[in-house]
Amino acid sequence: ASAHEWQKRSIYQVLTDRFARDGGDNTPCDTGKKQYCGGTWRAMIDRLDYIQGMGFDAVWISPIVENIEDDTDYGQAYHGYWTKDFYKLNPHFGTEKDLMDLSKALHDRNMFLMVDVVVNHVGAATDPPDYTSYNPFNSRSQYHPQCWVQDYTNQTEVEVCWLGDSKVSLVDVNTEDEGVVRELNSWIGELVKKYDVDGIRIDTLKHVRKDFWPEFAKSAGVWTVGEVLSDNVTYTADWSRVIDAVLDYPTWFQLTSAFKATNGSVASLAGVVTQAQHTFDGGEACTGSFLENHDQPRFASLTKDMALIKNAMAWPFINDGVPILYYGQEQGYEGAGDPDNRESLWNVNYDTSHPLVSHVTTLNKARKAAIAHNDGFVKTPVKFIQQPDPNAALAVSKPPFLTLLTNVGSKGSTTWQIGGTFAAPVIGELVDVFTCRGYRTSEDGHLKVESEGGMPMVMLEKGALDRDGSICPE
Ligand code: ABC
Ligand code: CA
Repeated sequence: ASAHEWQKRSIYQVLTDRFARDGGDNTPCDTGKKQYCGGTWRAMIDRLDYIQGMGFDAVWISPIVENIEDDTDYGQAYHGYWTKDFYKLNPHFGTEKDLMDLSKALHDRNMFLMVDVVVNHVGAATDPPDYTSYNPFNSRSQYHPQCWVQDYTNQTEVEVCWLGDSKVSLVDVNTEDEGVVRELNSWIGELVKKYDVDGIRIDTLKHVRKDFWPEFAKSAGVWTVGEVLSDNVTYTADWSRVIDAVLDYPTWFQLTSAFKATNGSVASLAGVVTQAQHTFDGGEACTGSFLENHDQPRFASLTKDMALIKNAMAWPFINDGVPILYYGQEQGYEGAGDPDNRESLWNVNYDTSHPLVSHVTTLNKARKAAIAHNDGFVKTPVKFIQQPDPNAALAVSKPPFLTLLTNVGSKGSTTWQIGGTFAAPVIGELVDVFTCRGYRTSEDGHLKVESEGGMPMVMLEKGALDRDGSICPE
């Protein structure tokens, strides 16, 4: 599927090994061991109701190819980023038939499949690696000579040296070699076709020269979103021009720091978002917007304040990019960095009564209603309405949304002011999708909202409430 088809979607990210396993055993997996926990594609098929029930219409799964089997100092390759054979599937997750069935099960529900792919490196547990053990790149000349990426400000080093260390090295593929390039392009085209993949997430995008990517993306023929781990908008935006999209890390840095404590600043979030709007390529679905992923501490490991959590979680759904939610956030999972943020989901038995499950369900519904109401919704950049207290209160307009966020926390109170000296985006009646309370602006677009308890408000113009009445039934 194209960027155009993805821009209205909402993505649920899973680590296959940790999402669902066969049989009824719900014993929690010990993440600290860094071993395979038993999740499979087949078991995922049986849990699609859970994902779709929250309103997601796309699933991003962790890398699918065969990995090295070693039990290393960093554990096993349960995450899938230590490739051994590009042309075989990881047998821990299932067979070709299982993956095809997952793809079909998603499509039967009108959901998209996104697969995580790695071309920058293969994984090695020995130093030096046994080059002959890889497929198809089984000779030393198909890799860059060993050197470690140390200085991330040196772009050449970032591209040609190796990630990892001598315990587990990420052996850097020679993406300057013409034969290697041809092989990778044909590999991705085949993979997408074989499993009817709708989009790919590209690992370590910034570790391969920019001019490698356009041809690779073209060979994939579907929406491409790349991982560029950086807090720098300009640097990240340069990578957004070589494929369809990048994960919006620059905004993530400000989003977490704005809401992780009551002394954070929402003004810096507004600042980076405004800068990103002018710097990214601006095409359809040119960013993926997220609060959590498998590499960063979960948000609930930074704060336990439910008001702050609900504000931060709302952001990706009212923002310009394609929203992505990392599995487990909806269950209040609190794991800190890798490997603690990779908890098994079966522990909680896919319980839909968790308050954060309702929170994301409402957010997905509201976004869908906004899209249905305003054809231009995804193309209309968010606008910030200046607030009396710019560090604590954020008013965001993206019609038919007016979103009011705050980082005062559950013990605080907030006042938002719209209109007057501040530009008014909407005039008339608005409904907060969380409380279903109605608000009315004055004739000239003034609105003053005061709230206790620090909760976010996602307001929809009354006329934009979904027609089937599932948001705020009367
Ligand atoms: C394993 C163990 C860990 C252990 C580690 C050494 O080895 O599990 O416990 O600490 C996979 C697995 C990991 C595994 C690694 C390495 O492989 O998931 O569990 O860690 O074997 C992607 C994926 C990620 C994946 C890989 C490798 C790449 O999302 O899951 O990891 O295929 C770099 C890469 C980035 C990569 C990330 C892990 O490493 O660029 O693509 N992620 C700076 C650099 C970044 C760098 C980051 C590393 O440090 O600029 O490029 O990311 O921490 C900001 C700056 C940033 C800065 C951050 C920290 O601060 O703006 O630039 O990032 O202010
Ligand atoms: Ca490289």
